[in-house]
Amino acid sequence: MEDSPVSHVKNQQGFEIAKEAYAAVGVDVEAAILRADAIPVSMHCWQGDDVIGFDGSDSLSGGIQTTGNYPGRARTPEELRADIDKAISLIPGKTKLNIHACYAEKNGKAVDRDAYTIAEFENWLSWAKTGKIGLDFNPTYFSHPMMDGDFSLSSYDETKRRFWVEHGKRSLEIAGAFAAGTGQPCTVNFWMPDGYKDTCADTVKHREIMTRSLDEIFSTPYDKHAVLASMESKLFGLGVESHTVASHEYSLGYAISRKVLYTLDAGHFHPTEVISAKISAVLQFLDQILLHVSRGVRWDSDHVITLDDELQRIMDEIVWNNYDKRVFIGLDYFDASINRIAAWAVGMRNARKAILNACLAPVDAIRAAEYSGDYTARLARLEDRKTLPFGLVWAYYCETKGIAPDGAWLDEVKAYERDVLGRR
Ligand code: RNT
Ligand code: ZN
Repeated sequence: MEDSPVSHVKNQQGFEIAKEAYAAVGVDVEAAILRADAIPVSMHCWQGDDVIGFDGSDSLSGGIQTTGNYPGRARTPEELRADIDKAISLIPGKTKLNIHACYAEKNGKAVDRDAYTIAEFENWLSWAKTGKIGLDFNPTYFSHPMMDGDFSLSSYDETKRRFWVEHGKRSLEIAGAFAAGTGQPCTVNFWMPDGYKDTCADTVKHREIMTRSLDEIFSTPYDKHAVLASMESKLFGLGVESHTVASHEYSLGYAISRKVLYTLDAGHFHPTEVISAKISAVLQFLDQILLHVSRGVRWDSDHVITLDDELQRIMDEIVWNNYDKRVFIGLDYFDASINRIAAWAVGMRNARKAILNACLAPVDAIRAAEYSGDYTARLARLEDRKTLPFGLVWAYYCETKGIAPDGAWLDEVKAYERDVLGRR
């Protein structure tokens, strides 16, 4: 409304209509926007270059796979940071960046993953400080000659096992430097592909070795408030279908007994299982957890997350249960068949939409129906919630944050593709 007397905001009129509709169901839209805006979402750096990194590998292994060959993949740290900057300019709210150890910048030095220090990540840290952005970290237990097939921390080869134990320790140290430098806690996600392609005869030995290795890593002194180590479970990997050392029960058990976090990846369970149903269950026994929000299509395919029922349920669980500080939200997908910056923007904007929509839900009324045993009203209110004018609030939120609204952001990506990606 250019001629609106109340504001210069284009979406002001729509916002006023939405505010009224939400007020009618007892929801304060302004408070919802403030809350949603402050919930951090960690954007994974690895969507920008198909999980390749800069420390020597030119292909991906370890049971995960990126498919597609869309032009414009970031080939250098500078290109990747430029692409990340572009993506972040299209995403409202508090964003963090999630970095894998394979994104080390060795600057010609002969240093390997068992000896990385903050020196190999200085450029990432100063980038984060400039943008006042928090960082998260991951040891990289894949795509490396010291992998023992698909085994790392649970390898029978003592030299290789020790290499990976050292890598874990270095990762906690680097995360400590990230936390100190940014003034924000840094999660460290431990995912190891360890396992067998075919039926194995001994399911115990590797698990015992894995436990010993992890215990060695976490015996290193680190600040447990600033560095939040987490164990990610998995059902199976590509070429690692029959036995997974760090399975769900293993990783959850380890996390609970050792008081580290547990990572729920949306693609790491049987296709009919959903992680939204697991959040409040595991939080009965853990203080904090980490999420890898992803979208598996028939398997752990890591498709770009869409604004689907499960994404909404995940965010509803976090917001409705006041888990804002207990659940760390990270995204984990990699699609090389479409513009990679659009892949980030779509997924991150969807995560933020679902968070905002969760904050806007008339949860008190819905729960009141449930507590009084009126399941008819519960169902009716849950369904009515779906047609509240959420889009008007989202458009207003984007505009007030200086972020391109739906319908406009893609033009910015297309221009960047023409001017930058197209020249690579
Ligand atoms: C693999 C895990 C893991 C990786 C990233 C790159 O199945 O989900 O989190 O996707 O670490
Ligand atoms: Zn994951």
